[in-house]
Amino acid sequence: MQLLSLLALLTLLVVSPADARQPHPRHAPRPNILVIMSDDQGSFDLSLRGSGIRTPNIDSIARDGVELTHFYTQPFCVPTRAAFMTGVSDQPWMYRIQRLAELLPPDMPTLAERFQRGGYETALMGKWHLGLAPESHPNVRGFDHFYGHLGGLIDYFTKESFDIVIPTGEHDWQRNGVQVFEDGYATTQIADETIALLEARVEEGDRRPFFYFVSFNAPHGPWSAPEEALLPGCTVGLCVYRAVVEQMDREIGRILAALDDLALDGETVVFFLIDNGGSSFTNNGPFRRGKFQTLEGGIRVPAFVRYPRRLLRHQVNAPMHVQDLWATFEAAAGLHKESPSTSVNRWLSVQGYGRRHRPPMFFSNQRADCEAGCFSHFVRPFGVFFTRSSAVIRWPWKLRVQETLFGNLVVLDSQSFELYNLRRDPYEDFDRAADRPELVRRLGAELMSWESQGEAPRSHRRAHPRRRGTTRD
Ligand SMILES: [Ca+2]
Repeated sequence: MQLLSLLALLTLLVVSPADARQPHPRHAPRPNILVIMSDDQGSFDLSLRGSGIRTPNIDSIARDGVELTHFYTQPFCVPTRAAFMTGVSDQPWMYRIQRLAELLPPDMPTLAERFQRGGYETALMGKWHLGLAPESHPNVRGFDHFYGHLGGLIDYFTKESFDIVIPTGEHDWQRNGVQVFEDGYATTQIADETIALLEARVEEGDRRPFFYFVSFNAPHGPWSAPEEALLPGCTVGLCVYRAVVEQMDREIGRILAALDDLALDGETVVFFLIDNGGSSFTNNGPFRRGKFQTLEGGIRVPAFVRYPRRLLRHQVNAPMHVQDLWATFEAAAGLHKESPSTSVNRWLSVQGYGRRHRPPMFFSNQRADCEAGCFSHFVRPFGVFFTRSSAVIRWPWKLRVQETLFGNLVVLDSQSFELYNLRRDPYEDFDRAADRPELVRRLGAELMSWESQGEAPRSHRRAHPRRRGTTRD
């Protein structure tokens, strides 16, 4: 009897779905997760979007998998990466780029910590940009391995920093907290490190699944490329940007080939995205504006996911935000949900099933409650292009609010509201605000609430209930 009880107990432990009890299940291998993020690339700088820039390897992820046609990020680096790592996007610290040392509060759990706790080997190769303080270091915030740079931008060859909060010229390239001075081109080195980790896993027989974040600084400025990647006579400008993108695509091809060579491709979810709308030299196609803007050119980006034999090739047009990746990856991996309620599981949608509804998504380039040291205080002298703006998308409607400037001075109480129906008008040509004052008022209240209090928990998300006929086009 005692033996039977013991067997029953053992059986319970073995089949328990709780990953916390069984961090390395041998009988139900979890998929690997490989996230590849491109930095400031134009959303139409892909050959599959008709660009002359050659990106056959990035294209192959879409060609062999799923293209998420309505994928959204925040309009610049830090809040997008913060939303990816934390599953929320409503924290004022995410928009304080001049206070980089204060970022990523220690009490805020991260996606990397979640996968580490779930039995995954975790690694970040490339750009972090979520804090310089020791308590914000990637190795402290969930990554077993870190190779790359902490700040926002570096010289691709020398690894000198150009970040506004790091003294110009300071070396910013390290492996697990130790500065490294290796010759090479950052994009290639990021790929080399990723491939070396993959090969080491196989060689050592490591049976844990992995969560790798390959965070290229390419094609963010200042632009430079290896000699062999440049067209003859190309020294500066658009041709260099083109070479930076094409070199990154080659390195992505090497990583995908390594997955294939090591027989890991069939058990690996590969997710590619761009962190925000394109900046200088870039092409965002018909979408208006780009980086730093809450118009579609700044926040709607290409995103592709490949999972051979599990995901059939198709397009998904359900809205999805970068903060949803935490809950979505948990679901893909079969981990129980620990993600914050603001991170919405879209795995069913990615697979082509499930409801297409998503609670409203919020965007900002600087929150209204931001004090000195915030983003627009820094960029305001550069002119009207960088005015503070925020937006909410309650599909298919988008309300955007923007400050009005007179020179460099904010005209008080002069916010302008724009309303677009993204289903009928994805390029935001027709402002419907004058036709729909009640909808403007209601979405405006939601947006103001988000800016002052943050995103409502999902259980309260119907605080502004949809009224029949008012949000339909
Ligand atoms: Ca960026």
